[in-house]
Amino acid sequence: MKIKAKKTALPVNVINVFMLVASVVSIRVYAVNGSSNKKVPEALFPQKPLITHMYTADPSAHVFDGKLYIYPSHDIESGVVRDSSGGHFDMRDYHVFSIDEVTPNTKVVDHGQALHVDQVPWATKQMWAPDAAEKDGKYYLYFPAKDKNNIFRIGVATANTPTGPFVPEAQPIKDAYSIDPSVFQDDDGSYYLYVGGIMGGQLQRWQTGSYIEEDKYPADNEPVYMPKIAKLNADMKSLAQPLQDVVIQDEFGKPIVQGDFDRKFFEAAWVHKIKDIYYLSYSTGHSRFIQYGTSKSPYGPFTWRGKVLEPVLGWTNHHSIAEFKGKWYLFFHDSSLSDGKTHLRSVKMVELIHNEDGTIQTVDAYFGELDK
Ligand code: FUB
Repeated sequence: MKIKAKKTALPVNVINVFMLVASVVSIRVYAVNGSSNKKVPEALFPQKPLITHMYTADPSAHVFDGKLYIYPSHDIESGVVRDSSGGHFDMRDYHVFSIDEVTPNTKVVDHGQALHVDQVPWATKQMWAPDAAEKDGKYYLYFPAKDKNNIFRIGVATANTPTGPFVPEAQPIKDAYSIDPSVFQDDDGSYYLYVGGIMGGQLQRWQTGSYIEEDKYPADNEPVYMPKIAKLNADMKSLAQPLQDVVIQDEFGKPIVQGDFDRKFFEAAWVHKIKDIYYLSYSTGHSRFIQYGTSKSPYGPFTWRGKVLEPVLGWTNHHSIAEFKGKWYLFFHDSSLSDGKTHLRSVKMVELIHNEDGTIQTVDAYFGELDK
């Protein structure tokens, strides 16, 4: 099987190893998003799932005390039928994982259940993509879940170790909503909460500032709904200011519009910083890319710079970026372990290269062999 050359993919030494392996492996057939089937050799899923004893997704990675921790969603098969509100993502708990050393056979430790929906007084279901932060020796787990009225809220739970168990607050974070919380710690000790997800994530229902049970979207030439940001108070459990838009703009300084299918924000906002440049990366939903922009401020505006990750197997694309022992890594998921089931995903990681000019080398996890 010949592998198409790709302009930007994985580091060359990694590619060589997997091209070698590709010549001797079996072929599996996948269909993505209703598109035609395509034969994809198993070796073209070069980053092996890090965790294979359960399905995991939406990996938020952080280094605490020299160790790498991953806070993913825990995908399960609950039998809920797939719908546009994401009911089939019916997750109920979180496990925390850690890595001491990245090697060709990276060992990942499962630290067990860290929080279950039944422990959260206000939450009823759908424990979606979480994130974590550390402050003064305490650890905070941020998570979205639906409340008794079927509205996504953002919760927070506290622990004395990075692995929990986490004790949840009785109420969700006041005035925080939608999904995909991620917390960025700036060099000056400030912490910022980013949230937002379209469609199932309900961000489109909050555009007036309060929840409206109606899905309204901008016209194609209007600015897309942007992710939201607020600084966290010192207690790490409340917002220091109302959520506000994080504007993502194009190369001409104009906000990205709804019709910009390949670049518009959908969910999974993540911020990392190198020197004084803030990078905001995010998923584009239907077009299934991870795109990114840069800014001089955590509030933005972020100017679009390029793509971090090409589409992966499965409908969702969700990632995080973290530096560990001097190298940057991209954490993402795909559905290769479940033979393409969108709601049963597996976390993977790969080195991420930042170029001298500050741009990021796009990762294509399958060297162009996956139907997009
Ligand atoms: O895992 C459930 C949802 O799917 C996440 O919150 C989204 O980002 C998408 O990955």
